[in-house]
Amino acid sequence: MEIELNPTCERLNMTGSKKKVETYLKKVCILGDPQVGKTSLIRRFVHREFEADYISTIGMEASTKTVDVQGDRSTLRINLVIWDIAGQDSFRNVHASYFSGAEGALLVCDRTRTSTVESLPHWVRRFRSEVGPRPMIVLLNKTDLSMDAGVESKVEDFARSREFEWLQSSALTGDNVDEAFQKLARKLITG
Ligand SMILES: Nc1nc2c(ncn2[C@@H]2O[C@H](COP(=O)(O)OP(=O)(O)O)[C@@H](O)[C@H]2O)c(=O)[nH]1
Ligand SMILES: [Mg+2]
Repeated sequence: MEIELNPTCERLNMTGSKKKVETYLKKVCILGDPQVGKTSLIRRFVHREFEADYISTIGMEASTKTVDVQGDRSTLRINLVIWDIAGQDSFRNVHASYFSGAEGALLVCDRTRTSTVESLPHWVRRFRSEVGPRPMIVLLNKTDLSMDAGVESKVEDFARSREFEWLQSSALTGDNVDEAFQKLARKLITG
């Protein structure tokens, strides 16, 4: 499959080998209500671990991880800079600098709490008011726990209405965690 490059991509370097490697640096945000599992998803993806008693994030924190996306003639190496926000913050009081320069986002909600799905539109509005339209992937997290009635159809309706892809994930088991970041990384490059 041929990958069409988004013309706004900044190419940092290119090394010549059998298959070219093109490297990109991309900031992404992880959005969603407190306690949905944002910090846990990042820890699982970046550090391959889950800690049940992980303390709420204080302030903002960035982690980095490299994701390779394979095209026909080249490997696109994407250095994701993943920003995390304070656990207690709502979309109302997250500082603008958290969003600044972000090229995409994971929107996270919690399958045990329908209210976390209902606030996704607010997160989208806030994010877009800072950085404009950008690729987003929706994650309905905590697949290892039992689901609130009606949660799944709510997420599905929301995702369909915005034309967002959505996945169910678990930071505890690792289910779909790599897939979510991989999908987002691919969207950052291919649009
Ligand atoms: N069972 C289960 N618990 C999770 C999962 N993801 C996060 N948690 C727990 O949910 C709570 C909130 O997680 P945290 O990552 O701090 O959420 P954040 O406020 O969105 O950053 C913590 O007790 C986590 O251990 C998951 O996929 N499954
Ligand atoms: Mg957190």
